[in-house]
Amino acid sequence: MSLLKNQTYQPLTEASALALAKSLNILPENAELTCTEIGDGNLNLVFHIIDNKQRKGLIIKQALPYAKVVGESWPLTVKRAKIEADALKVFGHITPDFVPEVYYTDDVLAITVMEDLSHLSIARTGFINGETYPLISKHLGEFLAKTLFYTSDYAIGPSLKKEQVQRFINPELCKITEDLIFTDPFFDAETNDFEESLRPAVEKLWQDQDLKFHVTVLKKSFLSEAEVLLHGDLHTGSIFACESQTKVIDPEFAFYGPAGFDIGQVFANLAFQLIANQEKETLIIQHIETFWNIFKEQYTRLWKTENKEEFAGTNTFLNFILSKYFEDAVGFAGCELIRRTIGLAHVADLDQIPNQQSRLTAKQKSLELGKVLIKKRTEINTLEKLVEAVRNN
Ligand code: SR1
Ligand code: MG
Repeated sequence: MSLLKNQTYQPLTEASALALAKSLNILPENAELTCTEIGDGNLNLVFHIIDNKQRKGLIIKQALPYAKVVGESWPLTVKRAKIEADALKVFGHITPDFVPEVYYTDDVLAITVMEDLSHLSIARTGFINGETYPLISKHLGEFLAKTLFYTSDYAIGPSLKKEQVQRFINPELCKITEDLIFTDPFFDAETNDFEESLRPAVEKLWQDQDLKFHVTVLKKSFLSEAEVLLHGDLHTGSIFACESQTKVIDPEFAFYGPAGFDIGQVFANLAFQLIANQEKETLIIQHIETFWNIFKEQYTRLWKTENKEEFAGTNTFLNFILSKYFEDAVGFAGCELIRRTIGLAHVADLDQIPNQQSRLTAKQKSLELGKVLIKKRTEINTLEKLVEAVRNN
């Protein structure tokens, strides 16, 4: 049992995180533990505890009562820690290979103690440094086929599903996404962040009424369609990987929403790699194709063998669902491309392009592809057409 149990909330320090780790008895009694704060995300503290003798460790993640990316002027409750731990447990139950194991949680301190994944790297950083991650797209296709099927009405039935919808009500973090992905980038909002040379392209985007209409339709879907338990922030910074393993982390944005949202985040975050570096075209197109093909194959298998819905047993309805998820995903991918280019919380794939002109060109391409995917999502209704759109940009 934790030494810190039942205390009031306080941010951990390296010393108190170490004391907590020792008290949990997860690592051997004679371990020589050291602790380092390694959090580089936008919201939380992350402590890496390592046993120097056996090189085994664990991670303690703690939610801060504000958004770290902005500072204490942006308060947030720490309830998201429970949402994240609960989502990790649900996903871990469905597909243990692709998520870290949760060892311990404390809702008051807003902490989750989990498996150490330091033998893997953050996929975004790895891709930028030239890693190819041959299995990442297969693993992500499998992960989403299982999580998006097994959390839906079709697998768990409408009563249990409604209980899960209630358990994962997550208004604060949904509001962040509603503002930062679907609203702020499309007008002159204070949260936006872009270099001045991009202003003409950005102002053109702000004046595009047709684009704003389509974004509002996608926002409506995000606000109101409780289809499945989403990860909610499935970009390549939320994925640890190596040649053979893939682990999805950080589901603090989890809630019941439209399935296409997670799929679209994967499409967009793979596309950033191609936009940043045309030499990676073959690799990234292969990843996009594998990801969707595996998703479709595995989802279809689950649908045909485990579907509980009385009238869903037809290919016509399965095809309707897959087409809907694909169309939504294309639109949501467009929103993610635009938001990570000119809104709050950019991606290093684009920001770290050293040459100013190449960086500007890449960002313009990202905005253009984003617009096309949002406005033409009903026409881009096959994998081939999506690949063509991504390639032609
Ligand atoms: C204020 S949080 C900014 C962003 O960081 C997270 O990773 C989400 O993508 C969020 O939109
Ligand atoms: Mg995150």
